[in-house]
This record gives sequence, C-alpha cells and structure tokens, in this order.
Amino acid sequence: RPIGIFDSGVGGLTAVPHIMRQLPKERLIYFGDTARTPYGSKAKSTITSFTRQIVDFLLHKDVKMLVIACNTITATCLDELPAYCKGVPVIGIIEPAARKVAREHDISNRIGIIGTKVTIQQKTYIKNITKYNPDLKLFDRACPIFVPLIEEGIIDHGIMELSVKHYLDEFVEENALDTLVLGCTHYPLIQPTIEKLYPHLKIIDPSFEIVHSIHKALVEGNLLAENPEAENIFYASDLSENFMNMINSIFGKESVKVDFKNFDLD
Ligand code: DGN
Repeated sequence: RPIGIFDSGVGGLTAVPHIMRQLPKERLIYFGDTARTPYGSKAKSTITSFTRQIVDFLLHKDVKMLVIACNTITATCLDELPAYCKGVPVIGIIEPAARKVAREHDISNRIGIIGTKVTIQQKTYIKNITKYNPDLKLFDRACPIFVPLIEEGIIDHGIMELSVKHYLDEFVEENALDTLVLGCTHYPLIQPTIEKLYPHLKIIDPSFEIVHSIHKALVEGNLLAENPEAENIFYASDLSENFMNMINSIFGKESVKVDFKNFDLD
C-alpha cells in the first residue's frame, strides 16, 4: 500500500526526494491542491474542509499512512486528523523539526522561524520547540508573499529577491539571527536566494526530519514495504504549468506519473 503525502500546492514536493532517497521501496501518492493554493492566509474552517477532502481522496486510494508535507495544514488540523483518519497514522511536519531544533541548539543561539501567516499565528513551532527546550531564544515572522510567488514559478527572479529582503532584512538583523527554520515546505525552493542574501545563517529544512518520523511510524506499525511497488503518482487539483515544471525539474520528465483530481467535479 502507498504512503499518501499532501500539501496545499507544489511545496510538499520538496519533501518527496528525501523520502524517495531514504525509503526507496515505499510507493508514494502525492496530492497538491494547486487549484486552491495558497492556504496560508485562509480561515481555519476553510483549511479544515479542504484538508478533509484531500484526506478522503487519499484514504480512498488505500494509503497506509498520511504525511502532511505542509506546515499550514499541520498547524491547523494535525490535532483533529487522527480521529478523522480511522486508524491510518498521520505524520505532521512540525514536531519532528521542532524536536531537532530543540536538541541541537542552546541558549547562545538566536533562532528565527518563518512560515505562512497561519503557521506563525498558531505559534506551533514555538510551542513544540519550547516543550523540548524552554530556554531557546526564538523569533518568528510570517512571509505571506513567498508562496503565491513560488506557485507562479517566480523563484529565481529579482521580485523574489526583493520580497525576501522585505521580510527578512530587518528580521535577521534586529534579532541577530544565526539560524533560520524554513517553516513552510515551499521555502526550500528559495533557499539559494536566502543563502545568498544571508550567508551566515544556518538553514534548517524540516523535510529532512519528517523522514525519520515516517520511518519510525512504518516500523512501529509493521507497515514497511518489502519490495519496490508500482510507480509514484502525483495528483494536482490544477495541472498548472508550474506544477508540471516543478515535477519535471525535481524528478525528470519520464520517471513519474502525473494525474488530475478536481474536487469541483465530485
Ligand atoms: N507549503 C505550505 C506550508 O508548508 O505551510 C504552504 C501553505 C500555503 O498554501 N500558503
């Protein structure tokens, strides 16, 4: 049985290569809600009802586990999803990264967390990190323009550089940050721009951490795939040019199957 992995759009694709590399026998079904992205400034009730539709779709595909490759959905719905998913394990992206940040830093560090408005307002990173290490110096900032630009494919571009400077120049400097957590799965796509502008920052990409949690849950649930199964499938609610470009640039043209799922047609 496959693992279901989902995001509001293309962002969760950044987590997929880590999972494929470290769990090569697992078969993945990805869903990106490209027709309705961004979720990052939407109301909780909207995000919850969109998420339930995605989860229903993936459960219908008989997934053995659900991976939320979206910080916004994790911050909004993780608490209620296990009851909704009838025994299928659900892994969120925030807690594993928060644990790593808490364990690998100390009081001398100054750690920034960036994400969508919803993620930052919920304070999910700060709550989770503080649970493991209450002494850390944590700062957060919402960067609501990044996701719409990335979904438009405006990544390696002067507009993106200006946007990054708009949100981060003061944030990094005034708080004297040495570490930055990319609290949105879209942001690794602009990591080169962030690294170019702030070369002294240590960047943490939560996608690396989620793989350990997936592996642990597969082992505990006796769910590890034994033989390589059929191909991975990538669904989107809008097969936008940018979604196809992302798929092609991350996986190469031939290697994965892409399909379309429109909830309006249900
Ligand atoms: N990739 C999503 C996240 O990690 O929060 C972006 C959410 C959005 O749609 N703005």
